[in-house]
Amino acid sequence: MSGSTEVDVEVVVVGAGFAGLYQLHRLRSLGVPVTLLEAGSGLGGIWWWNCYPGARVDSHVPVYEFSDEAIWRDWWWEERFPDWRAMRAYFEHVDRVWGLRPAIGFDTRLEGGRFDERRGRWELVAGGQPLTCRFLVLCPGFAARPYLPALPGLACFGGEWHHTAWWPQEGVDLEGRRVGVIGTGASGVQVIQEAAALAERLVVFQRTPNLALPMRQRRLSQEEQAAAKAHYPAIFERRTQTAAGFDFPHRGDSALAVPAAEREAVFEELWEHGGLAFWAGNFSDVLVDERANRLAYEFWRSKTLPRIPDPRLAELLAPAEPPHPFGVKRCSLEQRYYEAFAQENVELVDLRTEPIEAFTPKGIRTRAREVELDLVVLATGFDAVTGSLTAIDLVGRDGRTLAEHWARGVRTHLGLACSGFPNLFFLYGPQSPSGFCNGPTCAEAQGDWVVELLAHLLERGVGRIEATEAAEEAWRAQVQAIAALTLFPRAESWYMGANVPGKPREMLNWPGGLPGYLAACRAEADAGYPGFCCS
Ligand code: N01
Repeated sequence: MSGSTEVDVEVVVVGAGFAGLYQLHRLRSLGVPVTLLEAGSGLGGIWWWNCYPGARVDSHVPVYEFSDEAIWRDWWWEERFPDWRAMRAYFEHVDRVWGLRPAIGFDTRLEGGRFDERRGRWELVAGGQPLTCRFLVLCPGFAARPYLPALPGLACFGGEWHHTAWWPQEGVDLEGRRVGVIGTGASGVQVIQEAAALAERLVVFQRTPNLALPMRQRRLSQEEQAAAKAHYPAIFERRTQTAAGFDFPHRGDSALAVPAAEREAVFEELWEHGGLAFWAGNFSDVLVDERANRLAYEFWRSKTLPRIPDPRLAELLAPAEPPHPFGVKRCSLEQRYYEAFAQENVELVDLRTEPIEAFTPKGIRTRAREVELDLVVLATGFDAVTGSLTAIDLVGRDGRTLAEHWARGVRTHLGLACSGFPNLFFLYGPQSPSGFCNGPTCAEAQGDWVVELLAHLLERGVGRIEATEAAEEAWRAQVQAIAALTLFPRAESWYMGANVPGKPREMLNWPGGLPGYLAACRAEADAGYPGFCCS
C-alpha cells in the first residue's frame, strides 16, 4: 500500500471485522488476488474501535465465533460473553491460524472512488493513495459511523468528552471523577455499569429506558469447553436455521395460544437462560402481535421492578406503560444495571421532563439546573446500517453516490448489491439480516454467497455484474411488506433509521428471519443470478 503508483488487485475488501476477515480468508484460499483495507490499526472491526469501559458482546460463545474448526479447536474463552480485550485476542488467534496480516493495509481508510465503465474497474482512493480493483466488497459493519447529536455548547465544555465509538485506545480514567453519560442503549448500559463502580459521581441522562435483559455472564472452564466442542459443528449448523442466527430452540407457537401457566414457564426458562434468549428465542408472535408483546413486557417488568426499590426510579426505568413495544429496540444485556441506580453516587436525569439545554464550561445545563462534570460519555449510537457505507464517497456508473442512490430510501438486491454500482457488494449492510442476526453467522452465510458468486464470475471470465433496478425494487418491497407485519415500525429505533434526524424512516434490516433470507439467496444463485446483469 506504499508509494503513489497505482496498485491493481482483483478484489478489494474493506473492514477487518468478522465479515471482512472471512471474505479475505475465503478468497485467498481460492487463489484470488485480494487486499483488505482497514481504517483502524488492528484486527477486529467493532472490537478494535469500541474499547470503552465495559464494551462486551451480547451474543454468547461459541455462537459468536467463526465456525472453522482450525480456529475453534485450540481457542479457549474465559467468559460466556467475552469483552473487547478477549475479542481482540481472539482475532489475533484467527490471524495466527489464517495468516491474514500480509494482505491487510491497516490505518488505511477507503475514502472514495468511482467505477470506470471503460476499464470495468473501481478506481479508489484509500489512505490518500490510488488503488484499482475489479470487485469491491465492503464490510464496514452496521455500527461504524458514530452519531453525534446536535449538543449546543459542546465546544465550550471545559471537561473531557468522548463518543463510545471514538474511545481513546489508551483508555480514559473514570475513577474518582464526575462522569455524565448521555444515552442508555447497549453502549450506555455497559459504560454506566462500569462508571457506577468507579466514578465519584455518575449522572445518567436518559431519554428512553432500555428494556435490558439479564446477561447471566459466567466463567467458562477449559474442561467445559473441551467437552462442548464435540457439539460445535451441530451448533454452527443450527445457527443458520434460526431466525436470528443463534442456537436457541425455535418456538413456532403463539404466546396467546398456550395456557397462561405454560407461557409463564416458557418465559421463565428463557429468562433463566439469559442473554438474548428472551428476545430471539421467544414465542413467534412476541414481535408481531401487540397482545403477545405486552405479555412479554409485563413479564420483563415483573422481573425488573423488584430490583429498583425507589418508586420514582422504578417508573423511569421500568414504566407501567411500555415506552415502545418490547424488543423492537435492541434489548441490551445487563449485569448490575438496575442495582447501580440505587447507589448514592448515581443519579438518573429524565430527559423527557428535564431536557438538556446546553453544555457549559463546567458541565451540562438542563431545564432545571447545572450539573457539574469532569467527563461526558456520549453513548448516542450510530448512523447505523447505511451510514458506514454512505460515508464512503463512492460514485457509481451514472455519476451518483450511494448516499444519493438511497436518498429516497434504501434500494438493494438481497441486501448485497445495488443497481448503478457494478461489481460492488456489501456484507452486513442494509436490507440484509445484519442488525437482526448474530454477526459471525451472517458474516459466513453472506460471505459464502459472495465468494461463490465471485468464483462463478472469475471462472467464466465475466468482468462486470450489476443488480437490476427491478430486482432491487422487488427486494425493497419485500423488506417493507414484512416489516409492516411486525411491531418494529412502532419505535424510533436505529433499526428503522429513526435515531438520526433527517434519515428516511424505513426498516433497514431484512426482518424475515435468516432461513428465509438464505433461501432467497440460494434461489438467486441456483437460478443463475437473474437479479443481476452480467457482461
Ligand atoms: O446506540 P443506540 P448504542 N439526547 O442507538 C440516546 C450494537 N452494540 O451505541 O432511545 C439524549 O442503541 C438514545 O435515546 P433514545 C447493538 O446492536 C452492541 O447503544 O433515542 N439522548 C439511546 O438511549 C446496539 O443496539 C453492543 O431516546 C440521546 C442512545 O442515545 C447498537 O450497537 C454494545 C440523544 C443511543 O442508543 C447501537 O447501540 C454496543 C440525544 N440527542 C453497541 N441522541 C454489545 O453489547 C441519542 N440518544 C454487543
